[in-house]
Amino acid sequence: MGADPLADELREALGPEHVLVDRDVVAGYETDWTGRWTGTARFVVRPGSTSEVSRVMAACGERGVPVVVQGGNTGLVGGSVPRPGSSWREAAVVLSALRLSELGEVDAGAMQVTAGSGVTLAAWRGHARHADLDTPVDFASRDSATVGGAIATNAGGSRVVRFGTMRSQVAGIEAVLADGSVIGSLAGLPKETVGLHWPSVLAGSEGTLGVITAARLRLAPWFRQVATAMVATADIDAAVSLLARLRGELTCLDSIEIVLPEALELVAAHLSATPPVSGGGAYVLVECADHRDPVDELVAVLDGSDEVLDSAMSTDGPGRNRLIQFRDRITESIAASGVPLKLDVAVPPAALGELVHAARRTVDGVGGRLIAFGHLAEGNMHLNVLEPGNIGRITESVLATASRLGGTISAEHGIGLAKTPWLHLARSSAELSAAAAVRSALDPRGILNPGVLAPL
Ligand code: 2HG
Ligand code: ZN
Repeated sequence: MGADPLADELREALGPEHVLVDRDVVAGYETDWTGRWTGTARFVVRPGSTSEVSRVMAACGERGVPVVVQGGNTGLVGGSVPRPGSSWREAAVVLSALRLSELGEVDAGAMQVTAGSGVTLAAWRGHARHADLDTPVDFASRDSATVGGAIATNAGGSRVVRFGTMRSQVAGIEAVLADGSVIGSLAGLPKETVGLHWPSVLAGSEGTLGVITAARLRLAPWFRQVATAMVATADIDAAVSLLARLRGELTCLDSIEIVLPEALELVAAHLSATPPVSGGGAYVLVECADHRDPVDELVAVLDGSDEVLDSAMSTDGPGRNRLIQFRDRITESIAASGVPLKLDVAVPPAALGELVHAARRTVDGVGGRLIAFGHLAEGNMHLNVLEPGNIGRITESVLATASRLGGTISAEHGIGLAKTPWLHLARSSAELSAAAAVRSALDPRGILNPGVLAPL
């Protein structure tokens, strides 16, 4: 690599140690968590403040150099790594948000805290719990996934049934636009109607409209009494009818997840552990959390449900973790088995059976191993295919089926580079043109995450 005046300018602005050019070091930022998405970065910058982000964007904006924002690099759709196939001079600068890791003081009355976009979900949670509060969003990659990445993808996780997705947790936001200007507010006012609401504009924008630098985040009560149950049901339809019962009768429902038998077998083999329940066609992991002991309430509902073939319950930390690992560690067990095709889709819960049936037929037809699990209440299935026989055919068929069933092609992982060819299944051409107009108004040179969320 020859001299790079952009790198020189940013060394000057950020300090040489925060401009990474060593190819071995840069390589750690070039491939996503699945191993499926990989590209070449020009170099990596690690700004430590909003004003440093602003200087990075101004320098890149002036030269028209693309910028890919990256948090914990736990994305699954190629949304936060450089695009494949570009030479280093055309390649994107990776802007790592990990040094934007400041956490403000918890405001217990407002139930809010300000977090830098590089704060991990686990750190956000630890900080909230230190103040006797909790975070409303949680998912398995919590130790690496960042607040900024979760906002940018509008991530969901296991507590959406109770608190909604990440978008709902953002009371204020600060972001740097492509020209280096800073927008937003971290006041966190729950009521304000002054035109566009920047948290709503930026949530789900996948790094294409601006670089999120900090957010004012909502917190939740910390319900310390938790009951976790793993339930075997006959099939997906039985799980869905149990869902209706649980939602209707439980006041403290905190999460309700679904695991299909192949996924349970895979994770059990990976953990060398025997699942606590067996013989089902679909497994449901349900959690109730409250200030008071929720066990009686949960037991009463499960005992009165014909859908429950077998169940195991725990209320203490280690016992609950033993149950939860059969859901939380599926992604890890898939990664240990190969590079999967990941299809994160959602349909109305009543259509889940048909979705999975169709996906299974397609995968059986072209070859591959379907591992399905997800978030039952949102009808959100993570259809993972190991050794996929024909990636294009499987993707096309699953996404078209989800759309035909009244669902969506991405529920919580985003579109990234992976799903841009199928955007028409989820948005009309009028919507796509309107979104493109907003994007080019904020980023006229198209430097922010090119190729993500829209075909190049
Ligand atoms: C989860 O729910 C994550 O565990 C990852 O969204 C899903 O690996 C996946 O497909
Ligand atoms: Zn998920």
